[in-house]
Amino acid sequence: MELVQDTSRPPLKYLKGIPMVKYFAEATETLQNFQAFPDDLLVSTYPKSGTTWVSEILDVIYQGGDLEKCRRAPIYIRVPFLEFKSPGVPSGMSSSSGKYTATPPLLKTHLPVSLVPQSLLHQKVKVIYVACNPKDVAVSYYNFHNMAKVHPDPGTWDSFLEKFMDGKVSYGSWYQHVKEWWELSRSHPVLYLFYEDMKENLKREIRKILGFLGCSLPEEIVDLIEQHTSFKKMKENPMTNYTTLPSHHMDHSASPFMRKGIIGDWKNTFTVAQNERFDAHYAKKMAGYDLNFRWQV
Ligand code: PPS
Repeated sequence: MELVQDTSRPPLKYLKGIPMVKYFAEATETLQNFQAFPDDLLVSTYPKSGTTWVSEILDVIYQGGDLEKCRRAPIYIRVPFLEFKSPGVPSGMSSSSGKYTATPPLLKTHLPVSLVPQSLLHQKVKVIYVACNPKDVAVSYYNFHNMAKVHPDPGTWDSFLEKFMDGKVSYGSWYQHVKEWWELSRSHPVLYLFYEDMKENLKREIRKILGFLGCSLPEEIVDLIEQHTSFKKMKENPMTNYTTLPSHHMDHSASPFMRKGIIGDWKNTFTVAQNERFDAHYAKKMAGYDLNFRWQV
């Protein structure tokens, strides 16, 4: 009888004190020799904060609004995920020099600043950081754990929320992540965006991105980007909805990757007691920071 090794849901592995999906931690260790170039562009987020959305917006910008070109490959190939590694799926780095990557390259990471390959910082690579309020992130991350088999089993929502608040989920503390990248934006070219602002007025945020990139596009293309990257369009699009990955990696029957795409969904999951506890914890952790998150738009 053939022995099949069960590679799904291994326990988290710690790297410089940060818990990570075991395979991602292993890949991060090998990234220290990663050579970045000044024209690269890095999309950075804490997980479940709008990475895929801003990645698709950027690829359309890079392709000058040619939507046919944006259908050339799934988003995780067009915008390689630096530290991605999982059994049976090509690693992020194997796509990063491929023919489907934008030119100059767009890259994605969820790494906290302390684990980012040094070359990206030394080369002053431009970063687009997207942050989202932690209540919606926690709910999205919980549902994602149920479908993405590289993560440990999330257990009950209540126990997952405790782990999230303690920073004992992959990529560690949401608080530390959003603060570190905020602080980096004082000395490094980081455009710090908020998911809530994108939901509120996407065209305004697209114009901010264009300004940061130092490029301009006709208003019709900005309209086109807004339409093409609506939640509905991206949910239907196999090049953005992650359905092209094998089901042993992402099980969309447990929860779709493109799940709800709204602000305030946390209200359907948090109990009153969980919400009160979270608010008190949030107030302590964010005290003294000029970073403001909105819980609804
Ligand atoms: S990941 O796995 O960390 O890269 O996920 P990420 O892309 O950062 O976040 C996934 C959540 O973003 C929502 N999403 C969108 N919302 C609005 N509009 C668009 N176009 C869009 N694209 C992705 C996606 O639905 C996930 O949120 P939830 O709350 O789970 O629906």
